[in-house]
Amino acid sequence: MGRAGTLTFSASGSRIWSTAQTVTVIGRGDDVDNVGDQRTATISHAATSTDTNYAITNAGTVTVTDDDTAGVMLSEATRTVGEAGGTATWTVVLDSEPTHSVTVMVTSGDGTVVKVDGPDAGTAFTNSDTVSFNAGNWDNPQTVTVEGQDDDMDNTNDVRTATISHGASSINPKYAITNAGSVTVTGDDVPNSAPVFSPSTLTREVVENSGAGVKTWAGP
Ligand SMILES: [Ca+2]
Ligand SMILES: [Ca+2]
Ligand SMILES: [Ca+2]
Ligand SMILES: [Ca+2]
Repeated sequence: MGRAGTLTFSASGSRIWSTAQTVTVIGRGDDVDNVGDQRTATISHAATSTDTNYAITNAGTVTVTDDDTAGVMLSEATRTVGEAGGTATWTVVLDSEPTHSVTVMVTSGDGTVVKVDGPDAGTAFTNSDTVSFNAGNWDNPQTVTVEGQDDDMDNTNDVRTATISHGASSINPKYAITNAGSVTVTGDDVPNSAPVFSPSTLTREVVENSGAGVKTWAGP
């Protein structure tokens, strides 16, 4: 099926002018969430004949409906990490091809519980990081890593929780998505060891009524 075809009408026979002939078109898919959820193409019809009465140019329009929806997909909804440097990951990918670059901001709701590191070359864990997509990589999942942040408390129920939000921004309004999903990360408690008082020797002798023999030792 090409971009152009012909129909022939005759004064008589199998293609007699009075019998309608059918034109078939097929929609061509793209991966873009199109504006107005549709695209249109003009199908022109031009008649030529030695009968100059049929030197006619006309046109019709075909509308192709869209089957793509912009969105951000997260591979996980919940993750668990140890608070003392434990890590967990999930992936971020777009649902449709963007017409302009898209930045997904990944933000920890509580940087004292978990910090995040995006897929860029940097390896530092911070309160927020970004994941970037364009028309060339929109369908390649990219990895977000979170790291549990230690505290010195034996936490209630031995857990703390932070929500990691994802917000997309782009010149393309289809990808101006303030709330593009979140992952709830639970930081399992890793309580510090109980304080230990450990003098070098637990028994000392002193001479009564005298400062002599007073011993000291270091303890925590
Ligand atoms: Ca499509
Ligand atoms: Ca489309
Ligand atoms: Ca990184
Ligand atoms: Ca703790």
